[in-house]
Amino acid sequence: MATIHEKTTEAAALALEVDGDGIAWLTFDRRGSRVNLLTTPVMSRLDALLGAVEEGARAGRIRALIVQSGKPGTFIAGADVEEIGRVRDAAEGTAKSRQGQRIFRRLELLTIPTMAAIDGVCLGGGTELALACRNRLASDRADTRIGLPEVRLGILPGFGGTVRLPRLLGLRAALELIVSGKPISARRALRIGLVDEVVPTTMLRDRVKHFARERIEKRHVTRRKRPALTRLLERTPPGRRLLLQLARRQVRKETGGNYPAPLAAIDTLSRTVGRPLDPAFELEARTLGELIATDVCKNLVHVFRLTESAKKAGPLLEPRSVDVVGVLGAGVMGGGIAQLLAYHGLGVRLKDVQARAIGQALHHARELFDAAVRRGRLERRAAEEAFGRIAPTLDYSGFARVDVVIEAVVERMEVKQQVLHEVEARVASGGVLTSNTSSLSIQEMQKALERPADFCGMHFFNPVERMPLVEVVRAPDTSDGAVATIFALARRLGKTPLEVKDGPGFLVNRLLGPYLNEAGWLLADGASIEAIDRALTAFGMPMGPLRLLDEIGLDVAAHAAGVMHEALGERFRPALPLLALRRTARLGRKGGRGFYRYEGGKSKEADAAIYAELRDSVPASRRELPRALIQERTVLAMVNEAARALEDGIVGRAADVDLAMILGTGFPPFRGGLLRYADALGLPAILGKLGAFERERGPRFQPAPLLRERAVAGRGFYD
Ligand code: 3H9
Repeated sequence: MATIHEKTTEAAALALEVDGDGIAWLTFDRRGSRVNLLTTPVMSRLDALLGAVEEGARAGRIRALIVQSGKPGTFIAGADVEEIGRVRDAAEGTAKSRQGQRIFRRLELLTIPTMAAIDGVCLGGGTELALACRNRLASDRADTRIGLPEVRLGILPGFGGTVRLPRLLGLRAALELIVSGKPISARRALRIGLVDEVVPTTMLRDRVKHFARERIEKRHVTRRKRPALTRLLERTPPGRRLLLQLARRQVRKETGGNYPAPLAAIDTLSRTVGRPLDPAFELEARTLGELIATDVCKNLVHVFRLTESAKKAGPLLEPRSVDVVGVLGAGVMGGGIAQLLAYHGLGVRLKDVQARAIGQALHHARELFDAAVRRGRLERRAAEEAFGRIAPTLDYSGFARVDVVIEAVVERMEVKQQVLHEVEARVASGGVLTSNTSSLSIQEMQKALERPADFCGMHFFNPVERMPLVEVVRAPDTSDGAVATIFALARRLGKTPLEVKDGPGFLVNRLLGPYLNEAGWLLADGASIEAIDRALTAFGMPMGPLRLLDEIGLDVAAHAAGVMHEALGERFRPALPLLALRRTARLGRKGGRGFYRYEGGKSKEADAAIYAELRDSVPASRRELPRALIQERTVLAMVNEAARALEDGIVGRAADVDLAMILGTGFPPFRGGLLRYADALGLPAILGKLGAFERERGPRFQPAPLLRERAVAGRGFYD
């Protein structure tokens, strides 16, 4: 092969070679990195190499172009997110987009056959590059995921993606990919016509070469997809309007209008589909410019960084190997954890003292596996096999072979100490014991153990299969080896582990405590259930605090609140309406009645009868409190507690708090995280508000020393 351009700089992530058949291979291979990126230098080099290809094509030396990656399992991960984070100005963003569009247009206009060989992740600008090729072939490996995740960064595809994708796939499929930002598998890409062929990974290179030859010899006739019914709908302007309207409605419902990018993407498509190319590219570039300069974009880039750094966190120690996990307690959490473990290929011994609890847990696990099959995530046979990996037991048989134990029995210290002590005697040395407690002291449990170094907290959130965070709780005697093993296990389960120091409520529940409690105080001030919950969903929380209490279970929440009140003092004193609630029979969703009514598992409206039951602690009638006040009281209570948790060293950095709150409570990513939001408000302003609340409402709002210090020094949580 002849190399046309020598590799010289960082941009030499890109090489062009021409083989004996006149096929040019454009290979992306960023040195020292797991992924290929379309950084500005790489784009410039691509531009130059396309010039060389044009020349070669004119001279008859180059007869086809194949775009590929030199990294197995990764095609191109798109533009550089760090560069996106640095753009502050709309004009600069628009210029970046125009530049990329121009280069990809150059690729599109080549007179020779062009094709992308996609093996592994292909995202954002990577997908847009592939779209500028005439054909796309993809490998069948599981890692091959193709998508346009730009809206997740608060922007839209800006290298021609919004223009080319609907032209290739039709409006409906394009909307789905661009607006959801979710990547799809190679098989699905084939079904919708995004790629032309899916090939076994080992054959991709040969097949794409053969494909190029066929194209050169014009042997291969392009197969046109026959228009499906939905594409007929798209042909008419009213049909297109309907699709766009439905998409807008769906986005508003899912995001509360807090994310401008998906709506801007829909608007862009509504004005460009079926219209000439040039103004379409121009509108895409201008819209990208507007979006890239927003705070939402910067906040989402910040969240990307948080999740990226979480992938590397944890002790740098080899984890112990884990094949079988013992789960103690087959309640909601234990059962959920057992299902998750089995789903991810681990063997599970699920122990409870009651056969009925085990029966219920297995029933629930079966439902979750069935749902996974229905949603196409798992083949029926694989689901059966996974379900079969859960071995129920009423005693400790089989525990000699478990590598890790996750204790999830009732939240009572003496019971936990007892079962941990029992199980420790059965597990081989080297096994790691953990507790899924949500608020009890890990250090206290350690006292019951012979090998305290092999013990830590492993705190999952409910519902286990959906919540991405696991708090790995380290007590003073916990060893790095135990933490490393639990980090690796959590990652294997698809979760993000975060190391937290032992302390009441650890991190997430400790911060939720004052937030939920303040919702109780707001009830005492006469706010309605709906007003409180709506204020917080409008803020961006996935559900309001009172609905969240219903989900957690009012008895469980009351217990955790009691533990934290005892340990953390006065500011955690439960609000009177929440105390009064304990005297009612309400349990929240699981009991059919809480702040809301539930029928057949479905949530109904708020239950007005509750006000009469709490009449000693809430006024006889509701009064309207300003939405902003409800948001400030609840959210600033969390910010203040976060400052105290940092002081106590529960976690070391503001970034840890933000990651935990986003993954553990669904704190709105568009705000960048709790403490990034606080920094944006400004600590002096927060200090002023807390001071005023303290005067009006009492010492629970007393500003944390760390917050005060930083405010006075003109620093934020992140500085
Ligand atoms: C775009 O394309 C915009 C255009 O339409 C228009 C612009 C005008 N940028 O995650 P990993 C780093 S928007 C910068 O550990 P994995 C990552 O931080 C872009 N860095 O591997 C890490 O760095 P380090 C749309 C990136 O296998 C290293 O690569 N694209 C980027 O678990 C390895 O990554 C996206 O949003 C990036 N684009 O996951 C894709 N991608 O080693 C975002 C990766 O220093 N990326 N890095 O810690 C991802 O989703 C995942 O990283 C990916 C790989 C699935 C690719």
